[in-house]
Amino acid sequence: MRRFPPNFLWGTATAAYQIEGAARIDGRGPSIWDAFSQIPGRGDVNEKGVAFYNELIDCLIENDIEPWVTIYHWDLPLALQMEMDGLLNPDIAKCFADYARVCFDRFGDRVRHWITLNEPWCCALLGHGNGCFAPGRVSNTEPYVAAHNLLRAHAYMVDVYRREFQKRQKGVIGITNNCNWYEPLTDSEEDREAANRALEFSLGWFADPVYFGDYPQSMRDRLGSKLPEFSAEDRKLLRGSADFFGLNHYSTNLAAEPAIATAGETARRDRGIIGDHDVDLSDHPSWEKTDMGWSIVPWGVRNLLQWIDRRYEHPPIYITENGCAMPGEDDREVALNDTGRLDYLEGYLGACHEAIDSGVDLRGYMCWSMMDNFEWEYGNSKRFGLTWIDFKTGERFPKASFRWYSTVCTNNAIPATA
Ligand code: PNW
Repeated sequence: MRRFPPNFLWGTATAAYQIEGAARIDGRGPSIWDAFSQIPGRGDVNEKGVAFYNELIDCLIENDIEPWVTIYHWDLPLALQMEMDGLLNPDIAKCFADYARVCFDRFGDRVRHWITLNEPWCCALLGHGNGCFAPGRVSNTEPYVAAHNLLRAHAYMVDVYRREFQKRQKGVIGITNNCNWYEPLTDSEEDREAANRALEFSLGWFADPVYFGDYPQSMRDRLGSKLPEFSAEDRKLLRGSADFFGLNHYSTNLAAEPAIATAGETARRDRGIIGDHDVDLSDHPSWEKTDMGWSIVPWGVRNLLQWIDRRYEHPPIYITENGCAMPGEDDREVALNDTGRLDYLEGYLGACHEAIDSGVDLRGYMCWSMMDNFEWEYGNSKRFGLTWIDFKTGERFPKASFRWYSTVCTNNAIPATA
């Protein structure tokens, strides 16, 4: 016998995650292994997914509705986040190109309008800056890296379309960016510059590379090495990489040169990523707000459209989102009589009409949204729909704004009185 020392300890070993189960009860939050073990091995195209979208596209066309397809609206496969750090990895641009090629190949015989990315600003800043969107990262530098790779991804997708599909399929391709209008708080030179800088740090961040091949000078000056640089090849692919300007617009802020500018570099840094542009943002007390807390300022869209028209030399523009969530709409009766939304849409469409009158090449408008939906970090609590949804049954009920907007679409005109 080979004896062990006296008092030698004997036992068996387990680990909580490996044996306990009860992963979803009694308030246990998910762990990284819950997510990781759900991820199927990556690989082939999911034919069931292709079949679903084939059916959807065919059904739209049968009903005389032209599909406009957004290739990426924020739902990055978890595998790409976990295995390669998602948008932070430069190689992600190639993944986007491969994915887009499948979309063009399978759907491009019927789809004539492609939008590569929806609102990369949200993925970069909300997803990697203040962490309120997935993947929930908080950083002062990562937003610039994520944005950079998204722009490269956009350029690669457009390159695939133009080289391999566009001639045959005869469609167009662009990108959609979101932006508020920033109105100078006062007429001073400083406030006007601050407002312009806010526009450059939000819309110019993504549109300048697409139209001019590089970031705005104001960003390069202020961010220095925090802002990545495009390679000569990327620059070439980016410049001119949109056949149209997609715009999502919801609200307006006042912009002013911050008092903090005189308080020195430390105070400025303390404001984090949002402070990088060094602009004080506020709302006019007279502005009414939506349920998101976003100010209702119809003329803001006219000014923004005119700014885009000037800066990017008269591009064809499509508004691909505009609309509002209104309070109290969990109550169906309140929602069905949504005069607030109707006023919002009438105001914003009126301002779009003014922009067209002033020479802006605005070619289309899409209302956000067709129906109440899952409003990201707010869950189902914010209702943007023209249609009220019973979230328990999925039943749909058209709101008053739905009927009003159908008349606008049918007549191609805003009615004289709402
Ligand atoms: C857009 N912001 O998101 C999205 O494209 C939609 O999916 C979303 O439902 C809709 O607008 C309403 O929110 C945005 O902070 C999210 O300015 C945030 C902002 C703008 C648009």
